[in-house]
Amino acid sequence: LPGPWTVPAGVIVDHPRFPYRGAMLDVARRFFPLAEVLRFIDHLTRYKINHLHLHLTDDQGWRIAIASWPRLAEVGGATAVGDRPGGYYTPTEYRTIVEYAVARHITVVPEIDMPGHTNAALTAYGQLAPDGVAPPPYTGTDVGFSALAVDRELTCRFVEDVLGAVAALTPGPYLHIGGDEAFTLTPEEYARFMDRAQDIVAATGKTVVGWHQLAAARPVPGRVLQYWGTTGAEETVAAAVRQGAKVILSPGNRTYLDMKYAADTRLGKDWAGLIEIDRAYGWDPGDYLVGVPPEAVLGVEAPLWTETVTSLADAEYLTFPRLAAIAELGWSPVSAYGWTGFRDRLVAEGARWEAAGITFHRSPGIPWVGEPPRVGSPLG
Ligand code: IFG
Repeated sequence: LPGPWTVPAGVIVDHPRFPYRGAMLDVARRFFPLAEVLRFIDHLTRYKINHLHLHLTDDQGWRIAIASWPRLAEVGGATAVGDRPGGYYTPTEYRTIVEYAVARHITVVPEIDMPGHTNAALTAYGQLAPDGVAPPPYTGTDVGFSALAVDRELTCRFVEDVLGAVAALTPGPYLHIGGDEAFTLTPEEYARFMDRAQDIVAATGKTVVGWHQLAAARPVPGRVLQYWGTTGAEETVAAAVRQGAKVILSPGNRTYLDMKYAADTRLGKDWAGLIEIDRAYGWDPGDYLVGVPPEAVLGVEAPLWTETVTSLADAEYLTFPRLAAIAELGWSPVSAYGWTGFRDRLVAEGARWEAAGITFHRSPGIPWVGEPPRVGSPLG
């Protein structure tokens, strides 16, 4: 259409229902080179997602260089799941990610998962392992088998040095310390360790975030629990909320982007069930967790775990269209929720993803541009 164009002016008054609308990228199981992270951030800006949670460390890889503990990146960063290449971000590269995000109104939330999911760190520094011996690198996809030596002074210094370094590189208010699946520890060991870790985060001036198991640690006011259960009821979280905690909702059976769309989806897992687009959309974050009122809900986040992901295209396929659903639930008032309206808007988004070269899953029943609608589909 040749110019000049005239566009009527207008004033739009809009504001989000929840302040926190996030996506998580697991760069530990599959390392994402810097350029791919920046492209992923571009995708988030399309839907006013304003937090990028980077899962920087796990059993299979350590992805952020820490100057005072150089083997974390050199050794811990050398592997990934399977035979995928390792990798890590230098402080300069991490700052590039943060600045690119900040310029797009996105806050980076770094996660150093502890005390579990730590095999990569232990391969680098055996003195952090409970038995003092560095385990071999792990490139499988099991969880829950690793833990730091929780009552050792060296471990405390490790946590202080790592969280201090990451906090210094992160302008956002949040520091995520993980806390999931520390199955080799007793509840007392876990609580003792996470009490200390919460204090170390507080000393950096950041607000602590943890997977909702962190509820077992001392109720630090203002802490944030990321709920990843599937039942909509978790008394420890409701109790923590009564003692001042806030909640980010990431129900495994609604927001986990690594869940298969359908049984025959090549990528992804199914431990939380199958999530087609209608299930990603069909819930209300403000009315989801028993005993957690809407005012205690910071917002929603869609985690993309990457055990089954080997490329950015795989990541995009699992992310779209479901991230658009989570973004709408996080932004719009309940009065604006509505499946048919969302479904029709999705058609236009599909055309934009096509034009932008973004890989996406063509959920059946959505009348995607260029496809005849499948009569009688479940989403019709
Ligand atoms: N649970 C583990 C993740 C990942 C995930 C895959 C959390 C908090 C299953 N922990 O989700 O490391 O393996 O769906």
